[in-house]
Amino acid sequence: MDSFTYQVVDSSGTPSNFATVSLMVNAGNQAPVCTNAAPAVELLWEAGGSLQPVTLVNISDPEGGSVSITFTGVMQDEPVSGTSVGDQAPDASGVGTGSLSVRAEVGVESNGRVYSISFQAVDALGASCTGTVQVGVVPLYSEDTPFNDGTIYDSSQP
Ligand SMILES: [Ca+2]
Ligand SMILES: [Ca+2]
Repeated sequence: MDSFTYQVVDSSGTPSNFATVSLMVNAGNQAPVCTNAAPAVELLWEAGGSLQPVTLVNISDPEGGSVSITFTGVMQDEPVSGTSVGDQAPDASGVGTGSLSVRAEVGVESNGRVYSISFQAVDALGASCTGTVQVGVVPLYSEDTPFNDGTIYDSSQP
């Protein structure tokens, strides 16, 4: 918000009262902020390989507008297939959409699986930010935080 005060003088030299005008300077639309993004649920328990929905929190728009999220990719630190009897694939569903699920599955020798989930957030005027969050899967009978061995496998591949 900015303002200025002015006075006009008519042709006979009589000044008017002072008047103040306020105006909103439009600084342009600012992009959403992805830096604090986090998964609503950071740890999953191994659950028979079921697909579990991923939602994100703490993505905001400076103008308070709505933000739409697209999940752009998921990588994981265990191979997508063959890590156990009954290993299912792919391990992520919904890449390229706003509705993502990852598989609550770990390998037989797993020290916990880590999914690295990339997304883009876009506001109503098309400004965007991108980010990556991690979701872990804890093996049954373990209380350890999943160890990230390097998320090099594309979860959306069979
Ligand atoms: Ca799998
Ligand atoms: Ca791991």
